[in-house]
Amino acid sequence: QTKDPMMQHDYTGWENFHREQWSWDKKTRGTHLVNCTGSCPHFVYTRNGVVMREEQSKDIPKLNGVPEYNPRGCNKGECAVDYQYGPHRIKYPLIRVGERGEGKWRRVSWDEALEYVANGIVDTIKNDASDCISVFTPVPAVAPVSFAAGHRFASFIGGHTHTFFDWYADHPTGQTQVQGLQGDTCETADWYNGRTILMWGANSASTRIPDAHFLQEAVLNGSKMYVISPDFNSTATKADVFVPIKPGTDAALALSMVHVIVKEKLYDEHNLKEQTDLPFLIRTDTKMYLREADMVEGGSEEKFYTWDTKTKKPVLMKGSWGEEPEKRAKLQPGFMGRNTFVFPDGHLDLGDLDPALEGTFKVKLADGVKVNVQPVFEVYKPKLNEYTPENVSKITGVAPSVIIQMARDFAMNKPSMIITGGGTNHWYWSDTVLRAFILLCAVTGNEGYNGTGVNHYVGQWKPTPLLGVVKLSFPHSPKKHRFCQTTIWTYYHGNVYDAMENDGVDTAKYLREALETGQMPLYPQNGRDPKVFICYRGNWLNNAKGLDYVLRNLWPKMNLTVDMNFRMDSTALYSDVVLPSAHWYEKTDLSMTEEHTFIHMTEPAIAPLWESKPDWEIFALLSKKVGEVAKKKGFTKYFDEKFNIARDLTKLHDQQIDGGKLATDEQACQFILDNAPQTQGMTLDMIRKEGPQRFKSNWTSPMKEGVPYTPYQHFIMKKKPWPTLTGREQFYIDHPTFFELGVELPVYKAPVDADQYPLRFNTPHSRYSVHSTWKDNVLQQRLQRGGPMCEISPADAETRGIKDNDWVEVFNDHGRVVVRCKIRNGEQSGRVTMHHEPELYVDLLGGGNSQSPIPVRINPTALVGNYAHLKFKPNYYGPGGVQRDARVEIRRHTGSVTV
Ligand code: MGD
Ligand code: MD1
Ligand code: SF4
Ligand code: MO
Repeated sequence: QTKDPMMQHDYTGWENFHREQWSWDKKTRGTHLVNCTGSCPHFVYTRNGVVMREEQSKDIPKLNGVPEYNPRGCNKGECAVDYQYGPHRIKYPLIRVGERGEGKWRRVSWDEALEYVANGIVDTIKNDASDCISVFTPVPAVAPVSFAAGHRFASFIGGHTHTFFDWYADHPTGQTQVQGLQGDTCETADWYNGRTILMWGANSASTRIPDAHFLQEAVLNGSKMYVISPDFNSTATKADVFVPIKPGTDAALALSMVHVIVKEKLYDEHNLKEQTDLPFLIRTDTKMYLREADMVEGGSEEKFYTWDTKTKKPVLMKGSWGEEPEKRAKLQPGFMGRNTFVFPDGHLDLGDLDPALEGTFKVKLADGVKVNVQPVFEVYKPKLNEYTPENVSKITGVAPSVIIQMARDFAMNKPSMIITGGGTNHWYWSDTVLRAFILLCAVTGNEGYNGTGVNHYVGQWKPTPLLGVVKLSFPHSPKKHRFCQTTIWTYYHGNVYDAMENDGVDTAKYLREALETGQMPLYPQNGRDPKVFICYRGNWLNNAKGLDYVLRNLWPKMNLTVDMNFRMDSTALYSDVVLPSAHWYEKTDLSMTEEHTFIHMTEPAIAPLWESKPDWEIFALLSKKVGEVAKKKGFTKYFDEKFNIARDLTKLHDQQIDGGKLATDEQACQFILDNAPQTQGMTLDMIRKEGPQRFKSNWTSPMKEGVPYTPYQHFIMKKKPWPTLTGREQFYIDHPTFFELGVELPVYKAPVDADQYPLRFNTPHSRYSVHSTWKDNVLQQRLQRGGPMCEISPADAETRGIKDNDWVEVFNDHGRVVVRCKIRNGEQSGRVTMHHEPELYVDLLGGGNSQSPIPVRINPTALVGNYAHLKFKPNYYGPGGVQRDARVEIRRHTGSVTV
C-alpha cells in the first residue's frame, strides 16, 4: 500500500516518450517563406538533428496603446515541419523521362542536372538570344535573398525576369493612378485605431490570420466594423454590420457614400484644396487640364492652375511634375512615380491662396483666345450626382439607409479606414474601385493619421529595405536589367483569347500601341519566342490565368523548363528538370511584410535534407556550371547591345558570388541590411540574439518609436508633393485612353460580361492553404472536406439538380474544372466560388484547375506608360492579372469518377 500512488509511480520509459517530444537540444529562428503576408517570427526546436516542431517566438516589441503582435502564426505555419519530413519532399535532382506532366522521372546527380540546365542556357544564348531565357520568382519581402539569387543570375546573363505583383492582380493600379505610388499601407496594429472600419473585399479572419485579432479588439473597444462582401465570409461573422453587395459593384457603393458626404457637406474642404487635384482647372473646350503652356508662350506642359477666390485669378500651383525636373530623377525609389522627398517641407501649403472647388471661370490663353475653365470638383459634380443611394441601391443591392449610415459614420465617427483585398482588387475595373476608395478617404480627411486610409494587403508586397534588395538583385542597376511584364507576356506568348469584343474593348489595339511605342515591355525582343523557363518560389504554371491557353500555346515554346522546389508542385510536375531546394528551416534568409514593421530571419535548424540546397547556392553552382559548359562549347563571350555590356560566361560564377563576398546566403542577408537606410546598423547576429528589429525609416511616413506606422505623412503632414503629375492626389487623368473608356474620373464600371454564361466565378483565398502551398497537406485537408471544392447557393444548386458533395463541372469557353460541390447558405445566388488554387493533380478531374475558366484580361488603362507618373516600372505600373470577372456555368458531372 502506498500513500500516494501517483508520487510513487515508477516510470518505465515509454511514458517519457510523450513528454520528451517537447524537449530539444537546439533552438533556432525560423519563419515560412510563403506569400501569406504574415511574416511571423518563430523558434524551431531540434533534437538529435531532427526538427521536432516550430513555435511562435513571441518577441516582437510592443507598440504603445495597441494590442501586441505576439504571438503571430496560423494553422499552416504551425505545421511547416510537415513539409520538411513529409512525403512531398523532393529529395534528389530529377530529369523528366516521360511527357511533361506525366510524372516520370530519372534520379540524377547534381552535376548531371546542372549540366543539363547549363547546356540549355548556353545553347539558347548562342542560337537565339540571352533574352529568350526567362526566370520567374516572386515577392522579395518573403525571402529577399532567395529572390535575389535568380534575378542576379538573370541580370548577369542578360535574361529577363518577371513582374508578379501586377500579374497576381495584387498591385493596386488605382493607387498608382491617384497617388503615384506602387502602394503603401498602415501596419495592422493601426487597425485598432480605426473608429469606423470598412472591411471591404478582404477576409482577414481567413487571410490575415495573425492580425485578425486587432479587428476584434477594436470592435470590443467600441469601433464599428462593416464587412462588405457578397458572401457571409468568416470576417463577416465578427462584424457590427454585414453588407452583402452584388459582386463587382463596390465602386458604385463608394461613390454613393461620397455623394452623401458631399450633399450633406460633411467633407474636409481644406484637405481637398491642399492635397488633391479637385481644385485644379480643366478647360471645358478640350477637357484637358489648363497648363502653363496654354497660358504662357514657352510655358510648361506639366504645371497647372487653380482659381484663387480672393484675387479672382488663375494661380500656378506648386509641386507639379514640371517643377525642378532635375529633382524628380534624384535617387528615385522604385515605389514612387518621382522623388518628391527632395522638396522642402510645407511645399504644398496654400498660404493665403484659397482655390475654388466650384464655379466656371474665364481665362485668356497665350494666343488671346478666351476659354472657360472649371475645377475638377465642378466637372465631377454632375457625375457624382448620379450616385444617389436610391440609384446605387439598384446596382449594389445595398439599402439606401445603409449607404447613408456608412457615409455618415465614415465622415463623422473618425478616424475611419478601409481595409481592402483581393475581393475588390482582383477585378478588371479594380482601378476605378481604388480611386473611389481613396476619394472617400480624401473627402473625409481620413489620410495620414493613425487609424485612417485605404489599407491594402494584397500580397506580401513590401520589401521595406528596397535599396538593399535592389542592389543585390540587379547588380548592373535596374536600368540594365530586362523586366518582363508578366500579364502581357502570358497573353501574348500564350495566344490567349479574352473575348473582350463582347464588352466593346479592343484589347489588341491598345496592346499593339503600348508595345510599338515602348510604353510596355515584351520579352524576348525581335519577335522571338521564349525558350528557357526557370521557376522557383512560385507556382507559375498552376496559377497562370488562361491555364489551358498556356499549356496549349506557351509551354510548348519552351525548349527547357526548370523548377527548384522542396515539393512537387504543378510547375515542377510540368518541368524538364527539378532541382531539390532546401526547406525554410534549412537555410538563411530575411522576412518582412507590410502587415508589421519588423524584420526577422530564418536560419538552418539542420543542414538541408537529402540532396537539397538553398536557392542561393543552387544559382551559384549553376553559374559555375554555365561557365564550364560555355568553355567546353567554345562560346563564352557575347555583346549585349541593349545595355552595352560585354558579357563573359567564364566570369559568371565570380560575378554571382562577388568574388566570394556573397558566397553564402548569410553574407547576402547582411548585404541587404547594410545597403538600405531602413536597416543600416542591423546585423544578422543582432536579429538572431535580440529578435525582430523595427525598421529605422519607412516609405511615405517617418517611423516613430512605439507608434504604429501609417503612410502618407510626408505628403499630408510635411506637405511635400505627391509623386504624381499634378503633385496632388490626382483623381482626374486627362489621357486619351482614360477618355475613351470613360474613366478620366473615378466612376463605376460594371464588371466584364464578355463570357456569355450565367454565373460569376469567384476564386478567393483559402484559410487552409497559401495559394497552392498546403493544398497537398493532409493536416490541412482534415480541417475541411479533404480536397478542393466549389461552393454555390442552395437556390443555384436546386435549379441545376445539384446535391451537396456532387462532382460538378464548372465551365465556359476558356476551359473547365471538375470538382466536388458544396452547397453553402452564405453564398450569394448568381455566383460560384472556388478557393484558389489547387494543384492540377489534387482531387480534380478533367485536367484543369480553377484558372482554366479564367482568361488573361488586360485593362487598357494599365497599359498607359506615357503619362508622367503612369509609366512602366516593374511591379509599379502595368496590367494586372484580372481574375474575378469570368462567367461560367455549372452542371453535374456525369462522367466516371475514380477518386
Ligand atoms: P480574397 O480572399 O480573394 O481576398 O486575400 P483577401 O484579400 O482576403 O477575397 C476576400 C473576400 O472578398 C471574399 O469573401 C470574397 O468572396 C469577397 N469578394 C469577392 N468578390 C467581391 C466583390 O466584388 N466585392 C466585395 N466587396 N467582396 C468580394 C488575398 C490575400 O491573402 C493575398 S493577395 C495573398 S497573396 C495572401 N494569400 C493567402 C492565402 O492564399 N491563404 C491564406 N490563408 N492567407 C492569405 N493571405 C493573403
Ligand atoms: P505563388 O504561391 O507565389 O505561386 O502564387 C501567388 C499568387 O497565387 C497570388 S499572390 C495571388 S493574389 C493570386 N490570386 C488569385 C486569385 O485569387 N484567383 C485566381 N483565379 N488567380 C489568382 N492568381 C494569383 P504558391 O502557389 O504558394 O507557390 C509557391 C511555390 O514555391 C515553393 N517554395 C519554394 N521554392 C524554393 N525554391 N525555395 C523556397 O524557399 C520556397 N518556398 C516555397 C512552394 O513549394 C510552392 O510550390
Ligand atoms: Fe507562417 Fe504565414 Fe502562417 Fe505566419 S501567416 S505562421 S508566416 S504561414
Ligand atoms: Mo496575392
